[in-house]
Amino acid sequence: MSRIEEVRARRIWDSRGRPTVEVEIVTETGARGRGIAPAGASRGSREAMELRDGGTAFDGKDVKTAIAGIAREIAPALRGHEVAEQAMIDAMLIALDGTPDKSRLGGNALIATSLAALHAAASERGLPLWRYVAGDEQVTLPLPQIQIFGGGAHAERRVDVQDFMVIATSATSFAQALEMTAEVYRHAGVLMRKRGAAQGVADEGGWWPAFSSNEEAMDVLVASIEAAGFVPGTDMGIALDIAASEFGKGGQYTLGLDNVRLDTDAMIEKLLRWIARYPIVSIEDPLSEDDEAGMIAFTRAAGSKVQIVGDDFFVTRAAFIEDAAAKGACNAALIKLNQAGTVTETLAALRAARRNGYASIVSARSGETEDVSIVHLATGWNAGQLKVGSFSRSERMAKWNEGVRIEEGGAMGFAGAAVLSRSR
Ligand code: 2PG
Ligand code: MG
Repeated sequence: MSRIEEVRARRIWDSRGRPTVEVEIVTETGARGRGIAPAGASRGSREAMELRDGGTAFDGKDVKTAIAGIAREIAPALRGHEVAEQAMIDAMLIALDGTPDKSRLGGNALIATSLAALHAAASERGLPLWRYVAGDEQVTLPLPQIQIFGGGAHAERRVDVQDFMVIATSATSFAQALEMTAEVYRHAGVLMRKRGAAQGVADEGGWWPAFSSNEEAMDVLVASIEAAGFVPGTDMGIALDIAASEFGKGGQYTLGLDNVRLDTDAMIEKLLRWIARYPIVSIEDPLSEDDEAGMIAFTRAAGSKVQIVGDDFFVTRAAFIEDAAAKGACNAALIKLNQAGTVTETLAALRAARRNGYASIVSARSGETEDVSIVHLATGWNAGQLKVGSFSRSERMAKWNEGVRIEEGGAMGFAGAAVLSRSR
């Protein structure tokens, strides 16, 4: 194995045209690895903090301080250390930062560095990242959740629900899941044009949601599945990310589109009506991050029928997943590298999910880049599911396409719809 010789950080630009941190690590044998920090728009309040410069330039989102911190503190600390010692590298990063929320050096600086080390270690071994992290384990390609309409914080709150997605439940390979979704995405565009509602795409590439209710979006989604020649509920299921922390707090939910204010019980009633009416197989953040009682009640009511995913609710923290499992909240965890802040903590969260019989979905952020690491990690860690955004814009397509390359040759299996019931 080989020691870290150089850690270099630079500012690059994400899919929303905002600054972000890229780190490149070079080992003494010349192996290289690169990591890029993604950025969320609907963020859980307990996520690792991004370090942003503030001020007026780039709306305060510049990352010069984060990059200076890498050059000043992280690079000298990591130089000379064994690149394959990921857990030790991440422990050093956490200790160097010294804050519980990674706010001093920045979660963005830490995750870019952590990922760069992982890539350099894989490259040192001459292995693709998925194979390097899988070790000798038998792993499968993940089942994709793919956005068709993007709402919430990704579309100026045009509709309340953030992600209207599909899951190709009858697909028997990753490539086939993409093929099926490509047709649904295309037909959704045709239907939007016919209704005079075609207004481009939202932040993750899903069609801009020019609807007058959340239900209308789901009606058009079902119609798109049918127009593509598939049977809703058999071939294709609906997955929603309600992202309820964006419009709910303290047990009160304000749905702008429906022009109503609901308490937790009424919000749960509404979701249960949606589950009864539409072929929904997965619901993420159905209640807000501070509504633990609501999450438990909803899981009790719907957990045997649908996958209930914690995103803002878990912020990729093993301890929060363990705690929720003891109480019976959710039955699946979204796994986001930059919520945790290091690769090791991300893996710990995924293992906590698995230990408790929870399904896991490795996820991109709404602010992304050409970086395709999450596809390798979802595969190599055998997560079962992958959420990347929609089926347009190259920061999304680069990831779906990487899955096609990993699957090529067909030696590996595909997780398929069975993973949806892992937790039920
Ligand atoms: C989410 C993600 C991706 P963001 O809420 O799951 O859709 O959004 O990155 O803005 O938090
Ligand atoms: Mg979410």
